Amino acid sequence: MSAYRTLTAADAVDYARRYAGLSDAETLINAEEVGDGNLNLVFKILDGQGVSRVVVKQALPYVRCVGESWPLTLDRARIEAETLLAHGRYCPQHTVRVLHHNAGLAVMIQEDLSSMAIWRRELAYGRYYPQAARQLGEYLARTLFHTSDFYQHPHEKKAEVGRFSNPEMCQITEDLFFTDPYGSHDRNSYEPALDEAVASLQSDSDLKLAVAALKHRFLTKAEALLHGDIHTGSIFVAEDRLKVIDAEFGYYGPIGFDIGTAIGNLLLNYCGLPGLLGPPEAATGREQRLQDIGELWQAFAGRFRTLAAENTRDPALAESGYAGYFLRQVWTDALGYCGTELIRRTIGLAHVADLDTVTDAAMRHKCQHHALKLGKMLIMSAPHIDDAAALMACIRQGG
Ligand code: SR1
Ligand code: MG
Repeated sequence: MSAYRTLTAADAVDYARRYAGLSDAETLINAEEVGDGNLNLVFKILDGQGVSRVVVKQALPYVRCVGESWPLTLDRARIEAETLLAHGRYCPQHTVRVLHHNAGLAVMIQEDLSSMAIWRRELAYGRYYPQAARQLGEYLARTLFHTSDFYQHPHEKKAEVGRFSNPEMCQITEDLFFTDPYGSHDRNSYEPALDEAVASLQSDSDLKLAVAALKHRFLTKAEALLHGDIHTGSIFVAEDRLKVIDAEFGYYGPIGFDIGTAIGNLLLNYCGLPGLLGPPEAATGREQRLQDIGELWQAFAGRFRTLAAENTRDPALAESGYAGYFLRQVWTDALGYCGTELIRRTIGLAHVADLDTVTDAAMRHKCQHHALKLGKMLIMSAPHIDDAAALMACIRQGG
């Protein structure tokens, strides 16, 4: 295992030449650092024609968006590569391909996806990808079913829970989703226009009780190997393709967390659209988002049911009707986690462009208030929203 050092652009080119497995590796001559996320260095490795051929991603020993004052485990790079490899085994069509990884250097080489676009950016421009939600549902069903107790041998599953133990990254989620927004914390970030709404959330003991239950399930419910941070900035789309990247938050957790995070990011776009586009385009985009959410859930639940009917290995879990019962619990969890994503992306440390890039201040605050109201409604009403149609009805009524 190599000793850790931070790669320069020249190092990244050299590294890709050696380890990407390209037959014309000597044509790689340049690197462009394009990391715009919160955590890592990301280099596109270019050939002499300026074409990006592979991506070299390296974990920094601290949180990039905060600085060296917040040290962070390098083991996340191993977890990321191994999560993507596990997910790629069960859903290669929607998982970024890992070409090489080295735990000592905390580095990974992955396929280049420059011909695709980040879904969050496309959604902000009102560009619709009618296949994307169904493809994401398919990815979630295949990866989560095959890493769950429905499919894995109980010994293998328990060993995998250990291999994917990811305490420092989980703590980020535990703090940023479930703790910081519900009390006064330095990492929270919001404009004074939200003061009253935030004070109301933070003094709502019923809400905090429901969030405590969601956090407890996140801490204890090792149902499947989650992506752990499946937001629209971690998803590349093209007309007929979708690929998921960035799995450094991977761990064995509640399936509803991945589903809820994904739906939550579609709803963040729903809340931001009136501030991002003109009225007719925003109305169209909102209808498309609701359709996306319905299709995501139908694709996920439909595929999960089929896999459960055909491939469940545990004799008790194969009992007729059990998969349906389980999916009902996943749905309820997902709505709650979706609510926490809406709230933490509005007032916590890590925001989203869907809300923050709304330039008109009054409109931005309106969109942010909407996200908070919808988030709270979802957390509180999750057990009473029976299905996707009932969810749409609640959202249309204004959350
Ligand atoms: C300190 S990391 C902040 C956020 O960025 C990541 O993408 C995760 O969503 C995390 O919560
Ligand atoms: Mg990420």
